[in-house]
Amino acid sequence: MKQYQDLCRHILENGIEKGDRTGTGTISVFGYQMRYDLQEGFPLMTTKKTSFRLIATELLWFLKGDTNVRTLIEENNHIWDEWAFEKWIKSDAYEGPDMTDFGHRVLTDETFKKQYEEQMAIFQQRILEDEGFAKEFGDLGPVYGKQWRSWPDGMGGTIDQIQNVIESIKKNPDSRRHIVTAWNPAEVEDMALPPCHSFFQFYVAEGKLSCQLYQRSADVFLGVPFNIASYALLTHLIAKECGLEAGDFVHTLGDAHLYKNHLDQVKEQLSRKPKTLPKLVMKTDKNSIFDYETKDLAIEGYDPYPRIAAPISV
Ligand code: UFP
Repeated sequence: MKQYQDLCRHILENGIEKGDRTGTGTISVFGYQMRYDLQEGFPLMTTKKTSFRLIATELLWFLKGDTNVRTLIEENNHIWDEWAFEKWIKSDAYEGPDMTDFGHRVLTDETFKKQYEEQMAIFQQRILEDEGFAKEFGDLGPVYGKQWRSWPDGMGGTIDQIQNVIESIKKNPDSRRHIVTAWNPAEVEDMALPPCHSFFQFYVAEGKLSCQLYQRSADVFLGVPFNIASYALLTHLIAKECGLEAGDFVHTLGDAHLYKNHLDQVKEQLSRKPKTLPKLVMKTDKNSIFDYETKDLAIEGYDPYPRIAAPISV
């Protein structure tokens, strides 16, 4: 993953100090591109342990058109919990201690951190056990799953962009219109988090399917390793469905930033020498991309350096 290390170095050397919505502060560059040849191996970070299981469960959740964290929590995937939790603590239904600005306060206040963990555990339990609660507070609004599978067409119907793009790749591979967009201006306001990986295009040549993603905002230490692996997996799944090999994943970034509380961790990661990439294994043959479950997908030959923890900015 030399490309990723180059990106980190580029930001450390050229990044401009910039404030941001979360109040953490970043160093940032605008506009950057990486290219991963998927024939060279599966681009999962080798310089720090990154969970393929979390990436696969999230992608399959998008592909099923799901926007409720309940299904993710059932699979022990907690990457979206903070965003749903935020909706609950801001609502009239919440009766616990004040959780305003929990993302920052957990970093500096041990007593508060305990309270937060208690409230988060209550939240997760209720999402799993109480269907009404899960419906109201587990739903993240019209995020990726909704836009990918049921974009409102303005006439009372919906558009299944994933199904459509698969059909267009199969029927008309040379087309320059193999596009999926999650950025729906009419619905951005209602989303828990406006899409970061916002727009992608497929390209077919010499029997291979390539994918380019435009990511408007990139947390390079915590988010980007997930985003790379997620789109690599998506490209493999769609290629298989269309009878093609996986080609390149081209990753184009808008605001590419390192949060200021990630800089030591990034330097630690840069001191590690990348190892051989693992391989993706699809253990079960499925007729449709929409039928995959996490247990059907695995990674082989993955021998990363240990995980590096870092606080997430909510
Ligand atoms: N972010 C990513 N990748 C993702 C995702 C979020 O890098 O897949 F969902 C980061 C980017 C940014 C923050 O640091 O989350 C979103 O904040 P904003 O909406 O202000 O750009």
